[in-house]
Amino acid sequence: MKITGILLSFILAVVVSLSSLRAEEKSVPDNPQPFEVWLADLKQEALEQGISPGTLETAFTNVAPIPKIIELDRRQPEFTQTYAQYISRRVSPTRIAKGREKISEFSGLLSPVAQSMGVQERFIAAIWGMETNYGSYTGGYSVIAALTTLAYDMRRPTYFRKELLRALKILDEGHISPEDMKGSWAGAMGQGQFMPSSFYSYAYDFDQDGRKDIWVNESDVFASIANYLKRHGWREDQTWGREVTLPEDVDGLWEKVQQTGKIKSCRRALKDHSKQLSLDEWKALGVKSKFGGDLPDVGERPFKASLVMPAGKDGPAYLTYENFRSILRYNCSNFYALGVSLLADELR
Ligand SMILES: [Ca+2]
Repeated sequence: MKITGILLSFILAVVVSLSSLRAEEKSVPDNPQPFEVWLADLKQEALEQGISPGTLETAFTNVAPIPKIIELDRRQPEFTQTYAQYISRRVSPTRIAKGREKISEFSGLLSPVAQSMGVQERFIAAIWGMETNYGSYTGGYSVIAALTTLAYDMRRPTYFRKELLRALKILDEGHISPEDMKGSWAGAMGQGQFMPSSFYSYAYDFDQDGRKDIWVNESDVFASIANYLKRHGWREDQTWGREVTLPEDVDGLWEKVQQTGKIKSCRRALKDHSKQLSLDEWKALGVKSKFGGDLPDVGERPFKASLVMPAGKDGPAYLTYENFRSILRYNCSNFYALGVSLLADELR
């Protein structure tokens, strides 16, 4: 068939109108099943898991899919931030100053938590600062409504349905009331931004009042963050790592230390790390401290460190210790974990 100019403009018109239709529809959840039918089925599954009818009744009062959440979930990041931009925004002088204030304001709670959980105060505070600006921004969405929206939508229904059922269980156990169960649009809850399943595994009732309150009760907030790190291998006698100076031939060094084995978890971040070597091995390869001195002696408990250069070979270089990997379990991103680490150093 010969495509004439008229036909071509007709095709163009159809394409344009289809794509504007799609743009209008992008805030509507993608699910052929009517919401009420879907919700009845979800409630049935919750009942079967032992969640009480009363909890379900209160939890789902006035809950309907939120178009804004679908829109946020569909939105592609407009541009990728560079490492320098990320750090200057996330570890800003304001955030450092506020962190120092918060540490002194909450020292009566932070230091007993740090001691009993075995995680240094500055790391607990740094995660608190990175996640919610020290509890000042925890996200204003109803967790049940947010998770309902995302579980009903067909993009990642299995994951969010499981999280929603966990959230209902948390309500059922009375840790928090439905109106106070606030979180991010993606369902991360409270001052440490725990997903409901993480709450289940790591939230900690430090003041022993029977409720794990990661929304309002700071001692529970701090202990839950600390418990998360501890359960992912945190070592209290270590820091996160350090900035280092590399020998001149960076390419030559990288060739020697490239990873060869299979990466088991958090591949997105760990694929950019070198092999894990001891500090003595790094010394032998000519790696120095940030200001050109020798790397420290490791003491009685040797450990491994991997090299990461988040801005490429011309940017800063960091040797990251085992604790860095615990931070990556909180959020699998080198930028994030370096943000926490550098903020923690400023809060020392
Ligand atoms: Ca408590």
